[in-house]
Amino acid sequence: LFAAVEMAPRDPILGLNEQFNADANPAKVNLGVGVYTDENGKLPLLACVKAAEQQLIEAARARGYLPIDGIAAYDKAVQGLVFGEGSPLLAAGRVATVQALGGTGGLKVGADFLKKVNPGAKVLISDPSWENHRALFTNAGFTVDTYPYYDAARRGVNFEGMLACLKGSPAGTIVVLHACCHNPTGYDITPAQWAQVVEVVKAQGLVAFLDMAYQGFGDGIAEDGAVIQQFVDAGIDFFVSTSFSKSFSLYGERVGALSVVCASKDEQAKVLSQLKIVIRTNYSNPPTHGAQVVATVLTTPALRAQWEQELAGMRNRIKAMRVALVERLKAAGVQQDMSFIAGQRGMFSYSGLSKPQMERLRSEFGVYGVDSGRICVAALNEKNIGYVAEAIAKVL
Ligand code: PLP
Ligand code: TYF
Repeated sequence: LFAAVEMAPRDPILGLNEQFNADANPAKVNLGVGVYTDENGKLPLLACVKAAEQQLIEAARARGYLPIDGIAAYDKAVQGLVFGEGSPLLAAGRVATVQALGGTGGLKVGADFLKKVNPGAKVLISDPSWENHRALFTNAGFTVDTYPYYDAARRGVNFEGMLACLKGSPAGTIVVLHACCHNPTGYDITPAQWAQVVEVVKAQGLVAFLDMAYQGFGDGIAEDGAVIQQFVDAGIDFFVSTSFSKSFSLYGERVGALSVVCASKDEQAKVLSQLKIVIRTNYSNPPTHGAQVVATVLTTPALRAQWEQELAGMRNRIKAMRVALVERLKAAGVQQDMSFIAGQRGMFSYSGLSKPQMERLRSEFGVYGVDSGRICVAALNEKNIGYVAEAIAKVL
């Protein structure tokens, strides 16, 4: 049965972890996978999460099946976060939200649903994008292509190219957009540029699918969510996937969601019923723990305030590391202007380093980044940043 099965390639990012774990270099630093570690290089367990878990343990609840679309209070809390508490859209019952297995699960449920309603459509992802976007939409049965995004010469976004590509795309084309903190480049478009994207999406009848994996890591929860409001204001139907992996440091709990904005309450009910079919035929219903933790934090005012503070702490620490890296690179003798690193957003930096340079960083220094030149700035700290800067200076 399996004689003809071929070895599949490793995930280029997750595969780096295996290589890193096997490396005997005591000075090794993992800047590969997108995971936030604190000033001591440790994966944090947020205090708000710990407090919520304590409450849940004390309540000692039995563990029945959840509804197919997940915990109702969780879905409602997600909607408040993504669309703003008191959004008229929510009051009108126009958003279908389902709990999902991380942001990836939200994308996949959305992709499978889209394949039913829009089977012939092409999917456009940014060039470059998160590695899994292409694979996920391809596996859902779509042809996946790219729109221009990164402009190496400009150290920024080729916005004219992006907009022209969208303008030239036929109605129904599904466009995957990073809501904030673009992975892998760290370059976001401005609110004014978003307004132009929304205009083209609307005029061309494109289907926007916003991937929101880093809400709160750019400028803040509301600030990063403002882009959603621009799509809402345009009065179009669109998709938003949410991930709490990073913002709650709950990577392994698989907590995420999919929200679909519909034209009416009636459409919302029909769409929700179809999302439930996708879920039921894949994994029946989602798990309890992670979403219960997130729902508890988001709906308990004191815990919510604590979360916002802890999230701000992560955001500000990353920003401080960006500034520090620019300084340390200069101090290590790097001649070229590296100040662009401080202007990038979210967990990642496209460093501009080539594949051979990234390979040298790994083999000679045990500094692990992605071959594309992407480094995870959120894994830098006072103890490793000097070593990383020296290593980068040497390969440059
Ligand atoms: N989308 C983007 C852009 C990401 O960077 C990630 C990172 O993991 C995800 C989705 C997936 O999130 P999750 O781990 O919650 O599935
Ligand atoms: O880009 C990253 O590093 C994170 C984590 O298949 C990740 O988004 C990477 C690859 C993957 C799943 C998650």
